[in-house]
Amino acid sequence: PPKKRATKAAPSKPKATLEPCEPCDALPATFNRHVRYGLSRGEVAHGELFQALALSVKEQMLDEWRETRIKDSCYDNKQVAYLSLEFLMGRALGNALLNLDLEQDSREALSQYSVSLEELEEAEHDAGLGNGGLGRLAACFLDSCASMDLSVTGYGIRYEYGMFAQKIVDGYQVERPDRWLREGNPWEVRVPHHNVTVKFFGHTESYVDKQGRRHMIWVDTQDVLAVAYDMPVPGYRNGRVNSLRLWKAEATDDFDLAEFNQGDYTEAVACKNLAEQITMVLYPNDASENGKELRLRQQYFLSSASLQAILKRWVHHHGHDFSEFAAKNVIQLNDTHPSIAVPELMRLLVDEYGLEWDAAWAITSHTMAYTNHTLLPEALERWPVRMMALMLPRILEIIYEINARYLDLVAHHWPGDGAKLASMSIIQDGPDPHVRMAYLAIVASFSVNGVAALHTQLLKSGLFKDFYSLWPEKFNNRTNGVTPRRWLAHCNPALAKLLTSHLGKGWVTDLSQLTALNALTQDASFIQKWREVKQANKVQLAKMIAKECGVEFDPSMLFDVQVKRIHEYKRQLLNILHVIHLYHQIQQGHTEHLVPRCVLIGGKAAPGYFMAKLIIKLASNVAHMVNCDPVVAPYLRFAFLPNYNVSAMEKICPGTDVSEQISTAGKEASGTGNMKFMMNGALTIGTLDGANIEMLEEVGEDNFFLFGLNAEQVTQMRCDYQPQRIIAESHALSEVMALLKSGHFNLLEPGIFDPIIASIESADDQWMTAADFDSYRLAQEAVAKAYKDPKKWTQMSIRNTAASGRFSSDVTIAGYRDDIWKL
Ligand code: HBZ
Repeated sequence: PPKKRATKAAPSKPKATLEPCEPCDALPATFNRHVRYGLSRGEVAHGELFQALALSVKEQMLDEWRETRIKDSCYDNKQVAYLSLEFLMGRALGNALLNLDLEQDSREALSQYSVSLEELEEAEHDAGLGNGGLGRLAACFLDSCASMDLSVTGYGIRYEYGMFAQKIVDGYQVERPDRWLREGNPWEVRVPHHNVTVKFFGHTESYVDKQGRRHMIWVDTQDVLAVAYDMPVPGYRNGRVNSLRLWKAEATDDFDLAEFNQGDYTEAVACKNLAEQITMVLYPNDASENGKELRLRQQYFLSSASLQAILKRWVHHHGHDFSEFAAKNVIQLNDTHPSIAVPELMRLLVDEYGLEWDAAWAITSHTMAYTNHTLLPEALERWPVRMMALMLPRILEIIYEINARYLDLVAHHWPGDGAKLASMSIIQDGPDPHVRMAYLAIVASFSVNGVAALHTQLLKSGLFKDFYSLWPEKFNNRTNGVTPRRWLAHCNPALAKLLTSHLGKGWVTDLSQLTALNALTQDASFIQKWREVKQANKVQLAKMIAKECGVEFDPSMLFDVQVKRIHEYKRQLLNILHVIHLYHQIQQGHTEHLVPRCVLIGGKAAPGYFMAKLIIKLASNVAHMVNCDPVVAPYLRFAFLPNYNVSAMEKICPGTDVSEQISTAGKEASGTGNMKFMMNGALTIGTLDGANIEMLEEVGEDNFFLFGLNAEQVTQMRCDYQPQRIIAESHALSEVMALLKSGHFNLLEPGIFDPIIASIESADDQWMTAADFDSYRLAQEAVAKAYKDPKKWTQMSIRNTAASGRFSSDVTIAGYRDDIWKL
């Protein structure tokens, strides 16, 4: 048996003081010091100046960062830990300068160098530690929490390689490693005194203590060191600086003692690599589980390290008295990825801190809250029992125990219903049993939320129906939002200035104030200014597209944009079919009603997702044919933007006229790009899916281009879907399919698009592209017609921004704060 720990009495309040230290130098002075002493060469490159400026800005935050930490621990505030395998932070400099109000100081500091602030911002590498919406949502939430003065810490992984860089070669996606840390990360602070060790493999043994109680211990483990790196998260001009803690895996010092002693140096070093592999790379799948063992290791590594840190801090302040723990802590699980935290918290409380099972369960189940981000069954995580038995033997035992107790409850609720027990069990039985992570998360959480009204409704009536009938009170909706600091104030300075000049500054932290814009929609001079801002942003966007794609976008044309991960359910294919339709119309000479349009598609495909990669190839080939035809050029341009990421979106959304949100209804949980476009005055063409529905509610049907089947109709039609008939009955779609089949877009590569053609024509097409084509085409005609009237179009644009207040992540976070976290 392990030595019993002495139970420490709760120490008195921490001694740290809030007294300020010497004030830090002003930014220009700090910057000069960093330039002078921090740079190796005489000639200073942008990258080095960026490092110097970022280090200086970080220094400006250090005092407030420290004060925030002290304040949060002194006042014994309730703490939220936001656990996520992804934080898609993007660049930090521009955001920090905005939130800390240091832009003028920075310009002053840079005045003696022949470089602009904008150029330095471009030198920062995106922190691409996420795939898409889920990771970016976590980043927006951190900004809102800090700006709303909430004590919330993000816990994630410090991936050595973030989301891959995408190149397009001969029209195909090629992945390149994202070495974002190569020049160092000026924002992070390594905090080795917070390091913890995480156990893997080994086996469990039981022993009986002097009181006759049986305990389990996990022994012969292979331990990995979790090294803490903290990143500052400054609130908007409010003195709070929260933390994002990212864990890096390193070998423990004694990991290879035996091998070293035997002189087997290389074996020992190989072992070190194994440990460090854990945090090497972000898995680039955004909508399907991949079942890789390393991914489970990442999940457990993050969960265990974060919980150990949280518990250590608790014990530091309260000793081993956990009676108030659940009242003072919330752990928000960003999807099921960190849901292994459920059995890990049980293990820590029971095995390491000696609590009884029931007491530990009461704490765990009052601390955990789970957010679901998907309705796609293929994305629901399940881990093979045999994998867990080897890697996390003690964790698996705990999962079985949780399941046994929970199934008693199910049996009580549905007496004699064996099928119900099997279908609701956390363990999916069979020859190769699996752990259903979503069920584990629901069982252990006091709150389960979806991310848009429709999504939550569908969770309750579909995927988690039985759980909803067991625990209706757990389920709630929190419609997503995006931070207006990054997605309006920072990325669209011209519009921000116009807003502030008419409404004052309050909108930055209270976006509902934008409704006041509705009073200005008849003001001719305001309309004119609005149009000028959009036009200037389009010029900037066109420059970027010329540079990145080699395609000339004419800012007098309609800018029609779809940027997001490439997935069949998001239906980039529908968009491409429409481009082919326009192209065909132009070639046939039917140009009289056409409104000149530039179409942009961008996004990454998961490297193993064949169809998504083929859709990129189709977009590239169609773009080539469209752009090389001088007859087409006055009416249509089409580009595929490589390497879409957070920084690209910052330039794209201010310059967009029409935002494409065209997923098959019932498939997109929420969407958040849709909100960024709306905030920046783009109009949406979209289906009744995810948060589009709520956006439509806010802005009204007159200011939104709605098309397609709704979720119920999609389900209905799936029973008897006949795409071939739909194609035959649509003149426009028949023409498009005929052109596609003729090989016009792949003359030198015969047959390559056959899988796409087959999928559109298949009765099994889950995404029902053909079903919505005509409705989409008509909605696009309505877009064109509206664009012909610049005044009306601009008024619609203003109304969209005016109605976007509800989609500030501040509103979303207020909901989490009041209804889930109870801060
Ligand atoms: O989360 C997205 C949803 O598709 C989108 O509708 C929603 O707005 C957003 C925020 O709630 N989901 C993802 O982005 N999911 C992932 O990126 C993902 C990553 C790893 C996985 C599975 C999904 O293993």
